[in-house]
Amino acid sequence: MKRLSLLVVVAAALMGGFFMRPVMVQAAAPRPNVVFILVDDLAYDALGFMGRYPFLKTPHIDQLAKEGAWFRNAFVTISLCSPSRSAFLTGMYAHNTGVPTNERCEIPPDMPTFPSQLQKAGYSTAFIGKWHMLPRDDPRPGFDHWVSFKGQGVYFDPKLNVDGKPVNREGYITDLLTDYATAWLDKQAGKDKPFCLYLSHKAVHGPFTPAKRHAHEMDDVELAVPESFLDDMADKPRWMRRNAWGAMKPGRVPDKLPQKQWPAKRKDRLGYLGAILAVDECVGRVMDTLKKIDRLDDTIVMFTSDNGFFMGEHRRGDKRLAYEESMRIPMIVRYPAKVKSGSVIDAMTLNIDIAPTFMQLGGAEIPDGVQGRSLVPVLDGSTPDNWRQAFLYEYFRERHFNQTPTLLAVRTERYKYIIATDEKDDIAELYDLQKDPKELESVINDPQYADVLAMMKSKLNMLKQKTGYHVPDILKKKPADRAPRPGKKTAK
Ligand SMILES: [Ca+2]
Repeated sequence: MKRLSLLVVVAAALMGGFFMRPVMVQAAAPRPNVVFILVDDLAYDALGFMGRYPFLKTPHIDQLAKEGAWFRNAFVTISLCSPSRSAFLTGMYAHNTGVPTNERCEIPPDMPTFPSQLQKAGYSTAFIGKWHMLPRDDPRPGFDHWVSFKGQGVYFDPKLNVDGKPVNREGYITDLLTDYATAWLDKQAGKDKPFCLYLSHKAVHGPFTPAKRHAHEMDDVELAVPESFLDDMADKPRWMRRNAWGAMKPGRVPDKLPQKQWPAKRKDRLGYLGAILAVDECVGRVMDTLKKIDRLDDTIVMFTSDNGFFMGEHRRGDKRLAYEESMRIPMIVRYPAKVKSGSVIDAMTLNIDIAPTFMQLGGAEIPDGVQGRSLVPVLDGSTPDNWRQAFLYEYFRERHFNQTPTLLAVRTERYKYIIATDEKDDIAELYDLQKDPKELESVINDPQYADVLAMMKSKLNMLKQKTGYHVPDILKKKPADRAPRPGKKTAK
């Protein structure tokens, strides 16, 4: 494209001699290559530059933030692996993608995704890593190159599917996926076609396992106790206390929780932090490869996670809930053409914004159903007046994880309202995030917040309507009946 524009300009200049008037031809805006790096379950603050864990060194991710922008207010619309992946790919709420849960759902094969739209617009596309919609590893539409594995995959010696063929590999999954990613990037050297790489890690999801070379990096580390771990949850809904108390424990759920010893050296949490180290090395290797093939500055590199993660806050591991640790995600973008180095983007950003952003930058068509907004207007750090002031958060109760209720929440810059829609006799929650960023004290019964509560309820109704919120019918089916098993005939 660039070469073609140059030829036109040169030809026009030459012809200018004949026609006595130079013809100016506007060069088409260059289309960036896209490198999208998705980590699994990475908490927004589990990065070196965030400073929460002084012993956690992530020099390459820090460098990416230094050369690009950090999104201070990035969130998922649903904090769960498969549904959030479907939202990143399509730009739609999970209640519309066909993937409201992890359990045997997948986006329809003809549903447009940002890679499939970019492919149509002339990009070379590759998917490398965790797909995690249906326990299948075979190539999906929209990708010229495919490397994946079934479901959650494994940390060591994975069985992979490479362009439709089974391949057994020895080694650590993060390193192997990085090998495939950099090998594919190497092949893009000198090609005119723009490219889109979707690199989707298994790390740092459970079972939290660092690379062998990092296995002892966290041996001497002690984790500081998060404030909300000490919360007695007296003003939390009963279902929160029930979960913390032990969903299966017999007897009455207490009105407030007794104090509990903080496990400062909990092995799984240290393994989780250790697994981040190889992800950081991956970012370094990808950036080095882009530099080597001379495509670094015409590539938009985005680094993010499919959901946040509790590291003991509110006495939780995992995600799913509508508290900050779960719905917030890390997000960094590097693209010198539009993003100032070392900048911070304040605009409220969602996982559903990624697809329209890449579609717009790649000159691809943005399909009608897309619900996110292109981030192009906020990449320079400004927040346009008409940018979103609130968003809807959703979560649907799972059959195999049924202690967490179906949740709806609205978050504005200052407030959050959370309601568990299928816990009929329980209370909702309201937080003033400016005064209480750790969500320690719900003000839902405070008369001073009566107006705020009314405003948040009305925002919830408005956003439900605007996003077409509904509990998808697929959740009424048993997981086994939701999608055909490969190799089995589907009953009509
Ligand atoms: Ca996840």
